[in-house]
This record gives sequence, structure tokens and C-alpha cells, in this order.
Amino acid sequence: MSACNTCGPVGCTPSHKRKKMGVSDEGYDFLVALAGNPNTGKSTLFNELTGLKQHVGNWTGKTVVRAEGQTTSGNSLIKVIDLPGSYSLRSTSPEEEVARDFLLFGEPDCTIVLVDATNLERNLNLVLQTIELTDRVVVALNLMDEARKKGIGIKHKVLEKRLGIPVAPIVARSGEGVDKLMEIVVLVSSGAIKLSPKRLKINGGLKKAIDALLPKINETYPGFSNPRWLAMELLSGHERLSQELVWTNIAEHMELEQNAQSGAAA
Ligand SMILES: Nc1nc2c(ncn2[C@@H]2O[C@H](COP(=O)(O)OP(=O)(O)O)[C@@H](O)[C@H]2O)c(=O)[nH]1
Ligand SMILES: [Mg+2]
Repeated sequence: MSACNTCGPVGCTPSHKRKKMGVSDEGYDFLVALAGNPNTGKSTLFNELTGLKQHVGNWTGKTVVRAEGQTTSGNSLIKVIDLPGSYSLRSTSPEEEVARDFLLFGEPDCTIVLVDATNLERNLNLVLQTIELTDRVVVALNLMDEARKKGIGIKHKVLEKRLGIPVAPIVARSGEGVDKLMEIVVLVSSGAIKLSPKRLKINGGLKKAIDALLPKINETYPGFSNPRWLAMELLSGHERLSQELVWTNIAEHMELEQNAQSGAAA
């Protein structure tokens, strides 16, 4: 039984998954995604990083804008994808679905979550959701100039400890801190720094239910990036989301149509 004609039974390589979403990583060392609530400076950072080396189109089959470009840090050539602004990865708005699907199926080597340093509490929601999905996350604490003006001090080292991921203060508009941010992003992308984000602690009945689902998910969707996350979503009873994930996206992205399976097994 072959999960993908190109990549074989263990499921698609990240590169092939990206390609199926219309994103080519050919020639690049790393692929980095920018996520964040609307108005946190994603486009400003994207422009600062990519300059004129950018391309704007649509996500395949959607009317949602996709901006991609390239940047360098040290010797690394990096493809940067500016994801649609999102408050949540659990909603079903087309923009937020695109962002979530790219994190799940595009498997970025690193995801930068921009947060507004003047509005930390509200912005941390997306950070917490993102670290449930992937462990390669760096927080860019943006608008530090505004925070300083307002007298807001942030102990970013304490935040790093609490989240279990790097936090880099930046001013996207002036470029302050951006080189340092990208150095960290390269270390995370290459695996030189391995992160252990602080995730939800799950015990008791819920843990049992997740553990019972995991083998099924692994069997049905080999190579799926985060089975634990999918198990939690399925158990949360988020019906529309679960259906969409299982029947539309996963089948499509993992190329596991019923027909292909029975054909290969025959
Ligand atoms: N003061 C200040 N303003 C910023 C900074 N980064 C972005 N902005 C401004 O914040 C607004 C939203 O930025 P934008 O990049 O469009 O946010 P996006 O919605 O996340 O793409 C714009 O007016 C930017 O000029 C920053 O570091 N400092
Ligand atoms: Mg933008």
C-alpha cells in the first residue's frame, strides 16, 4: 500500500506536501512561515526581510492572498511565507484555515509568531495554539518601540522560560533586532537548537482517549505531522473542523483516497 506515488508508504516528504499546496522550496535551505494576529507587523517584517524579492499570488484554489519571498541569514537562503493574520488556528474562516493548514501540511522548518508587545496577553493565545501544532516556533516580540514609549517593560527571558521557545524583541519597522531573530530562526530550522515548548498537560481520561486514538491516526494518515494535535481536535468535538480535516484536507494532502488504497492492496 502506497500513501503517495511519489514519496512512498511512509507518507509525503515536507517538500512534496508544500508542492501540493503550491509552494516550492527548491533551491532553499529553509522554509519559514510568519504567523500572527492581524496588525502585529507581519507584512512589515516580511518586507524588511524580503525587500523586492517577493511574489504575491493566491493560495491554490482559494481567494486568500499568499505572499512569499526570500531572504538570507549567514549562509542560509530562506523562503519566507507571510501567512494570513489569524486570531486562532481553530476557526473555520478561509484565512485562518489557510494559516493552520500550512502549519500542519507545509511543515515549515520554523514558524515565527509575531506578537504585539503592547498587547501581549491577547496575542499569546495564538502562540499557545501554535506550539501545540509544531515545536519549531520562535516568538518575535514586535512593536518594542511602542511598548517602550508606553513604559511597558517585558522580561522576554522569563517569557522564553515559560513558553519553552525563543523570544526575540524586534522593531520590524526599523529592522531593530531582526538579524538576531533570523540567526535564532536558522538555528531552530537546522535543528541546531531543539525546542521543547510547554504544552498543555493532559492526564486522566483525556490522555487515555488520546492514546487510544493515536495508533489509528498513525495507521490511517502515515507521516501526519502532529497526530496528538489531531486527536485532541477530534475529541474536542469541533465537528466542522474535524470533518474538514479528515475528509477534505487530509485525504487531499496525504493522497489517501479510498480508491488508491483498495487498488494498491488488490
Ligand atoms: N511603531 C511600529 N509600528 C509598526 C512596527 N511594525 C509594524 N508597524 C505598523 O503596524 C501596522 C500594521 O503592520 P502590518 O505589517 O501591516 O501588520 P500585519 O497585519 O501583521 O501584516 C502598520 O501601520 C505598520 O507600519 C514596529 O515595529 N513599530
Ligand atoms: Mg499583512
